[in-house]
Amino acid sequence: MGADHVARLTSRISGARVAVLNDYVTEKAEELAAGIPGCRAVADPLDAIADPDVDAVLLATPGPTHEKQLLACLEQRKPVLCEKPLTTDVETSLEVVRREAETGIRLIQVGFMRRFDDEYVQLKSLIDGGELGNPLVLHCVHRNPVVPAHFDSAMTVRDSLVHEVDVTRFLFGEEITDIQIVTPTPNSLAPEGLSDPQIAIMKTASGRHVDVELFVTTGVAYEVRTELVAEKGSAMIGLDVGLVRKAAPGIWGGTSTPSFKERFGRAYDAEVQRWVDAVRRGAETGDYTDGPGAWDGYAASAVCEAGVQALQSGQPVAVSLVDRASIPGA
Ligand code: ISE
Repeated sequence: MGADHVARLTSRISGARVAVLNDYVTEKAEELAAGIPGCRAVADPLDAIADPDVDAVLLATPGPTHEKQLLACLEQRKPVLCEKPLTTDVETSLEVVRREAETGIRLIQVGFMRRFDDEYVQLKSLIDGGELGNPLVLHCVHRNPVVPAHFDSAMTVRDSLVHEVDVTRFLFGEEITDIQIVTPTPNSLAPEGLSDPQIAIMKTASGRHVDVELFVTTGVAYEVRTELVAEKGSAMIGLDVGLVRKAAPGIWGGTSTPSFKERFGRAYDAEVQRWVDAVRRGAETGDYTDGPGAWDGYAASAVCEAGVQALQSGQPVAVSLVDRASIPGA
């Protein structure tokens, strides 16, 4: 993902350049840096963050490293776009929210890129426009053709479901209060120890229902669909209908999407461009973000933590969130 963002920043994004690169495999960062004018590799991530040539940080490191690196960005007062998750547990996510609030500046944006996807934006304005009446239910499908070897059942919640959690909060504009995870007959082709598929059932503060089919070893394609059911109609996005071809003899169809990098490529571009623009305005506005912030990352962590408990117990689990008003500036 880091290399993907570097390619984006060096070729499609205006107003920013890649000055310093860090990777836990230093040679990889050196190799990439060698192809970018004026860029160098720095071996230690905290040194990279503190480097005087760095005005802002794009973090695409593994989740468990985020807390330390985010706190370093806050200490240095450097804006940061952090790939999800904000951190991998709810306590550290809350600590990050508190520490950012203490700075009095919005410095952290979380990489929930779906909020920048045209189809999600259209669905959001359809809901907000009121044409469909009160939204009642969301049915979501989240399928990956394949996941890395280290992927386990809890990662389905923290890595994949987390996007549906954010989409629910984004579309409905309210918090999720309860979550249950059902594990049907497992895919015999899934790696040992990975419970796949999983069905997540969530309830929001006003009582709306969300269900999500998570199936991350389909072997087929990347498929993310969302259907909204409201009082005066329904709407669906993610049908993956690009070019549809007909040809003899008896051929009909299009091409499927291999991964989230293609499906959300334009959303990532929009997200990073808007973040760069916000960072450049930040000194005047006191807000170096344009998108989901640390609170959104914390709220998603809280739902996922409850989700992992629900996965283990098979029972519904209540989500516990601190009162936002108790953290001035959050
Ligand atoms: C991956 O880490 C992502 O963030 C993708 O957006 C998600 O769809 C996939 O399931 C995750 O593994």
